Amino acid sequence: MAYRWKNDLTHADVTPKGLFLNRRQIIAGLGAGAILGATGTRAMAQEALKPNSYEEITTYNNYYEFGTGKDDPARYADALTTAPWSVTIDGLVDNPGEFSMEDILARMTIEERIYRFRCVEAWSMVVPWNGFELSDLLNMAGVQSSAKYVAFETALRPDEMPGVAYRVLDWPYVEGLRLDEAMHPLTIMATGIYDKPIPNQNGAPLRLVVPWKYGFKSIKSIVRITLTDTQPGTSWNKAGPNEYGFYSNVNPTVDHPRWSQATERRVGGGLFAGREPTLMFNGYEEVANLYTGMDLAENF
Ligand SMILES: Nc1nc2c(c(=O)[nH]1)N[C@H]1C(S)=C(S)[C@@H](COP(=O)(O)O)O[C@H]1N2
Ligand SMILES: [Mo]
Repeated sequence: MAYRWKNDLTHADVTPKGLFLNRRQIIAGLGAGAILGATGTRAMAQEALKPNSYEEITTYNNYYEFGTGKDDPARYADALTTAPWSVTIDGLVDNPGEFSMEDILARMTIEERIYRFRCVEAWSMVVPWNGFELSDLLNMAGVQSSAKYVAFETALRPDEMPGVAYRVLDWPYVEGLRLDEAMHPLTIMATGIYDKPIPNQNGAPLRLVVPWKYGFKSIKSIVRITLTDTQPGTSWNKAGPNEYGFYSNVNPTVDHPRWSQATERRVGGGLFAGREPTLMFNGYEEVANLYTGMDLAENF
């Protein structure tokens, strides 16, 4: 399987030495204005990328199938049976089928990546994910040239998921990406956190991570991936079309109708930690060319 692991931060980037160098670069070379330039933004982004603790990442969650409270998933998601597990890949692919988790894991290269995670409610975390590139999985299935979008679906298990008794969303949870977004090397399927198997509350055994988009795009406990030529529906867009668009790119200049998206609060930042400015595309500037010529206020 082609292996393209590039361009993101490792633990080495967030060691005290790395922080010291970044601070020194800012102090030595750059005035307040220049800090908003590429180098300063990068340095500040790295400085802010100290991973959250395992405890923070696994106890403050959104997984409405287990309730709408941030602590509900950690309390109730243990009920989800995650083995055996299989993922159906169908639609516009050469090799459609049901792939077992064992088969998928045997064919993918699992690595660690530290990504900034930004939620639409204006909080953020930094998570050391383990996983593989979504493109490797899609290439295994053989994407046909007519495919333009990828649709994802979460398991729907009323017996194991107390939250689906409430119609807060139209179950099963579904999400979608444009094919080029799905094939981008930053887009991963996560199977672990901090080198441990991903806990149920974070989307075991397989969840999407798209670091330049708001957290709700990262659909959990995926059972179906469908290649299509039409834009798929997404759970939050169906629930509130004026509040949640298909693209859901992190964008400090486009507010949610009920709150600003210009700043964020780091989970675990402490009582006196201030809000931080939110970066366009969550700081992952290399994806900007996917949206050249698009009005991102229109396509929010
Ligand atoms: N199936 C499913 N996936 C989901 C959700 C959900 O309710 N159900 N919530 C989304 C939202 S709103 C967010 S912010 C992230 C939270 O991921 P985390 O709990 O790992 O931080 O999961 C996303 N994926
Ligand atoms: Mo969210």
